[in-house]
Amino acid sequence: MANVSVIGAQWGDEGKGKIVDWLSARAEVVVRFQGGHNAGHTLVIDGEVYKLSLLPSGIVREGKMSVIGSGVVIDPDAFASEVERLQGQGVSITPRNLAIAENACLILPLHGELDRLREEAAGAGKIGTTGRGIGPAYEDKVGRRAIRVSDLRHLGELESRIERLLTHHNALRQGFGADPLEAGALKDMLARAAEKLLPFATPVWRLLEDARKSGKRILFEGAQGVLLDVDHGTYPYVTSSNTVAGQAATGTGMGKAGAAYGLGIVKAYTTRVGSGPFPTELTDEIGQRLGERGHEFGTVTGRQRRCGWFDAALVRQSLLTAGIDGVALTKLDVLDGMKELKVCTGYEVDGETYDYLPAGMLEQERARPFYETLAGWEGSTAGARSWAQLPAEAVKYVRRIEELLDRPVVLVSTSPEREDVILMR
Ligand code: 2SA
Ligand code: MG
Repeated sequence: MANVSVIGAQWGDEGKGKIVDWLSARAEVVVRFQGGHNAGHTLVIDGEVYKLSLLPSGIVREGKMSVIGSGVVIDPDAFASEVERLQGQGVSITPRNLAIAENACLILPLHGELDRLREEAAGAGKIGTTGRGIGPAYEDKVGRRAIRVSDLRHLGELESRIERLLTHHNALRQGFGADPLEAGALKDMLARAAEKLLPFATPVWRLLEDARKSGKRILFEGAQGVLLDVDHGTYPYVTSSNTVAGQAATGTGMGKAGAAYGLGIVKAYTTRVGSGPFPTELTDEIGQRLGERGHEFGTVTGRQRRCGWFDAALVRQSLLTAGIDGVALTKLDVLDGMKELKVCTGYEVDGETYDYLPAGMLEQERARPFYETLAGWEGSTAGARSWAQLPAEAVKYVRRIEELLDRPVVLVSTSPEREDVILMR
């Protein structure tokens, strides 16, 4: 196996966790390169359930190196509690199996507060964020105000940086009628963060270069999905990082060496959490049925996901913008027993026809899907491990999707069980 980047090709929750776990068993290094603890991957190994938000999936397997790259924003308290919880489940977490980029930026309590203040104030116009401070933390990174992991080595010399950060945030807070923040509480918090994070802090670009040179297999673990990418997603209803495969190069410091086989995880229908355009959304009983059969509730915030038909036009676009070479199709079994299935192949917007989703927010909201109708199947695909075990109509559905996406479907997942996969090539 070459190095692989696992990328969600829709709005997140495509079932990356299972595929990442399956691949991480075969890799030696597992790397996160964007996002923060807004991700949520559930792994089931030998009956034990592990919930990960910030830590790479390799952490629950012995003998793997897990790496948090500089493209990730790190909440020190969330980090500490995730580590503690996993240690309570018997997982060993030491600097021997976990490395954190010393140039990664921190999520501070003031970021979470600002995230929530804004969302509350926005009312119906809210983004529907996870409320974890992701956006505000990336804003401070780009605004050159952030505190980074390496800064924790010099807590006594951060006065002016902290002052600058608080001046900025207190002005914003004032706009929401929130009390100004004092430096004292933040300094205490940073002292705690130093203790938790510094033992793992290292130049991960060098660690990864050494791993690459010695021929170790590297798995890049994406979070969220391409349609939540800050450049290529349904802006402004997106997350604040780049979620595409190319970000694995930037968010780790591996440069071109970070280019890997791009595996796009694609759900056999569509879901979205939070606000924003969703052309194929179904608010009827079919949508409800997809949600129930697919257990479509968020890992992180428990929110109910919106559900709809498969959107081939949008996913084809995602695969291109994200640099995807092949597709893993998940949750096919959720469609078992449906009479007919619709697949979106393009849109009509203000009288114009498109075979892609235009970038404008208003166009995206007004996009009306064109559908192709395919026959459903009566039998079950759940647990199938070979092509021959699938009903003929299910095979046709997969083949038609493959044709529309213009990328090979290399793997089909037919249940949450790790071994329930059909390998196509
Ligand atoms: P934020 O908190 O600023 O990132 O929120 C901005 C938008 O991004 C959405 N968002 C997500 N949507 C689906 N899944 C997410 N995380 C997955 C999970 C992890 C995964 O299982 O929870 O699949 O990798 C996620 N994170 C952010 C959010 O709903 C807003 O629309
Ligand atoms: Mg998820």
